[in-house]
Amino acid sequence: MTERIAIIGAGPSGMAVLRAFESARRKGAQIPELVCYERQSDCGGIWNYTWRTGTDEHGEPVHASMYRYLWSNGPKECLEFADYSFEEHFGRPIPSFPPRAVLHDYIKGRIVRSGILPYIKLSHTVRSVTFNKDTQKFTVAVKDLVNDRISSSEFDYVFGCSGHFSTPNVPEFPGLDKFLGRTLHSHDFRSADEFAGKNVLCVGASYSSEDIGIQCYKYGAKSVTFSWRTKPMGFKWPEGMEEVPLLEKVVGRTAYFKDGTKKAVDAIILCTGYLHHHPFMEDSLRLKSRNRLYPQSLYKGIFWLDNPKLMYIGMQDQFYTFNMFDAQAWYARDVVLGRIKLPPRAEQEADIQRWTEKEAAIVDATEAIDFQTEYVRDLITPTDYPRLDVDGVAKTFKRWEHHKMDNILTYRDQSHTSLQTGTTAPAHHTPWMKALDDSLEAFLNQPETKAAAE
Ligand code: FAD
Ligand code: NA7
Repeated sequence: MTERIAIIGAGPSGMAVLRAFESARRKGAQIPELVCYERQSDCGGIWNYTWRTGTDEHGEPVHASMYRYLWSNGPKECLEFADYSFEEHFGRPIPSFPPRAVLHDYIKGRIVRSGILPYIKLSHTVRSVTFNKDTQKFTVAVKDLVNDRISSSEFDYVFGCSGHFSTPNVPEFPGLDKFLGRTLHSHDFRSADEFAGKNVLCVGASYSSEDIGIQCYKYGAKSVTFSWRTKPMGFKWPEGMEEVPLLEKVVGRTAYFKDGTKKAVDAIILCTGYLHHHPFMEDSLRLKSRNRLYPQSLYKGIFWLDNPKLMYIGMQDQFYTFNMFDAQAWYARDVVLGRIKLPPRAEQEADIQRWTEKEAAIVDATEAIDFQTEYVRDLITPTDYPRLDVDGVAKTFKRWEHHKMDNILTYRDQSHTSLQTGTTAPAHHTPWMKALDDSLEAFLNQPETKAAAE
């Protein structure tokens, strides 16, 4: 009997799994039957924009954490698929930091080109995953959201590709319940326009805080204050933006901070990250982790230690994204197809331990980039994933980090060089701080394509 694989989620991770198997099939391999369940009505994962917050039209939690005016926060050259360049998709070179709609278009183009759409069941949400030790099979219960029907079927393997930047981590601060302004988590942030003229407080010192704060500034916020818990981001902020220690309490409209300072604010945006939330997995299969580069209990960052027929893709904190998911998917595929043999459990545990110790020794972003570079290299080396110059990607990431430290408002005006085509991206027609229209049409309306000077 043909083996069956369930893939939960058709975001970049789930699509990487489909592409990996489809690529083997096209090269003549016999592959298991693939069924990918996607809760949303479109593929693309978090890159689908919706105005909705809270629940969707079916009463399901809204997955999207993306907002209007989101432009890639890393160079597109670092996430480019090794088998599908931006140049191939758009028919010409494009600037290095595209807005969300452009990246969504690129992802969708890859789906269509690779012929994986027939494997995907849209508007189907996975309700539970259990494993039967006797039959060695998973039972996956799924709700067809359009027809309001629940059904179950059995699978030999399950891929958990449901993302982990969707369920907000929402801490409490004294006085928030009586705050006279607006409070929200970054998951529910949709448009910076509403904060024009306002004093905004962003709690958190990572990517969401940095980018949402800058968005608010770009679209006319009166001031943006960032409140950090462990350490400040440390960028050179322009006038009107500053970093302060952790929020201690809120009284009326005044926020008080740990260093004794205070500030009157109109809105508090909790950019406090996300929870690993996989409620449909039975307890013995459920990944429990904070956002880290090497989640525990996953051999190679993929295989569930207690049952490697369950594989998680994309569960790490991310410098690398699309091409790392590809690297994971190609490796996992080769294990399923019997091309790579997993070592005994003791060796898997020792390997996890080695990576965990390495992760614990990381002191800064440069070392974190090196760590993830080594991780991706380790995965792609034994597979037939098309050549990916990870050293080149790491170099580009470091260059990008330098640009951010130089000027957090202009790093998106820089151009990077594609590791796939060797082309240096043209400069965008408008400096990012002045580019208020984030549509695909406005972005691609490039008067001429000229290579940008350094
Ligand atoms: P997701 O994209 O989250 O996709 C998971 C999919 O699983 C979703 O489609 C969801 O609907 C589906 N799903 C979840 N639960 C179920 C269920 N029970 N049943 C069926 N389907 C389910 N990365 C970059 O490279 N550059 C950026 O600029 C960037 N910006 C980001 C900005 C924000 C605000 C966020 C939150 C993330 C950003 N990322 C960025 C990182 C992003 O996580 C990855 O680019 C990528 O989307 C992760 O892919 P994924 O498939 O693992 O998860
Ligand atoms: P991250 O990168 O997980 O960062 C979460 C931030 O929230 C981090 O600075 C945390 O502080 C902070 N945090 C968490 N809990 C608290 C509490 N209780 N009080 C104060 N601060 C807190 O999540 P992001 O949303 O920024 O980024 C996730 C993805 O979305 C990323 O891939 C982006 O591209 C977009 P810490 O520094 O740990 O003290």
